[in-house]
Amino acid sequence: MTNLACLLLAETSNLDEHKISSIFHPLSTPAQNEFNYALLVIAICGGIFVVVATLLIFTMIRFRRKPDGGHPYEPPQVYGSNRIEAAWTVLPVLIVFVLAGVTARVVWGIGDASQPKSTLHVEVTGHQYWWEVRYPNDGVVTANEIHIPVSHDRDHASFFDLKSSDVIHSLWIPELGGKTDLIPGRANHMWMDPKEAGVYWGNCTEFCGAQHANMLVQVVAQEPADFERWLTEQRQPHVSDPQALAGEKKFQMFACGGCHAVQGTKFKGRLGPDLTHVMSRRLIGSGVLPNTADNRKAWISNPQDAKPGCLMPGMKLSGKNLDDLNAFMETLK
Ligand SMILES: [Cu+2]
Repeated sequence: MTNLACLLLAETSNLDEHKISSIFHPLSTPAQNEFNYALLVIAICGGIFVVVATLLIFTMIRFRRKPDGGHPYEPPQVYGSNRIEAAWTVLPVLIVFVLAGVTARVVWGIGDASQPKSTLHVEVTGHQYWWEVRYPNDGVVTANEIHIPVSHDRDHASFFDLKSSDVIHSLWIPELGGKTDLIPGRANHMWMDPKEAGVYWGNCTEFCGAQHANMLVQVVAQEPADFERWLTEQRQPHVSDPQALAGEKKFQMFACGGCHAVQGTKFKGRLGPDLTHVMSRRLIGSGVLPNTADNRKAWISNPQDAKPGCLMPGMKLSGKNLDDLNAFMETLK
């Protein structure tokens, strides 16, 4: 591994890992707005509940039947009071208007695709069962790990175009924002401005098939200088390593390049994750296994063991074939 790649991996492994995602610790503006909105709705609905429950309990006690079977007294019977009719019509209408107005403002704010100048543009495409991540202005393609800079406000935020290549998926990073659907044939939008560097875990939240629950995604929020360094590293095409030529040949022989791309080589497949810098990623199989030599070999040999129903076929490779392929993988830094 190059020193730079080592450094990058060390940097991301030092980052605070928010593995147990919580909507109660919003760390970006959209997530904060959603959180505030939820508190407002809970407060209004809680207020209504308290008023109705108090009146109900008061009425049940005050006007209950006495032990001797008699009523304490007949409450005043009110018919056709314009004031009371107006009050219980206007109040609920006002509450509904306030809730609808605030909902619209929050939803539009989160999905607002108008991008301030010089912010980061990321394309995220949902696949059964992994995430393709493209940085079209920087010529970078990766998978399952979305790197973005820490930014603090919308003017420096990262903007996402969300698409799908097959069925409907949904992206949710609880601490940073979501959930937003990725729908075939259209693009949805969301943006994030993480306040703190860290690794934020998310998942697909729209049932999309057998391995829906194993469609993990990580947002790696880095300080801008670290992010720029990551981007520079990811932009580099692969340079063939003479030590790993046997593996590179087998990558072709077993048709791996039909589904996976490695920039700088003839492998241009688009069905599976781009592997140009697979060694810089922390996990493989969209979050199911740590990226270690044993796990890579197990995955290449039969992905169906770790992720039954995933679309990568089990090649049932072993011995030298596996070692050679893994040696090639290890040059993809
Ligand atoms: Cu899904």
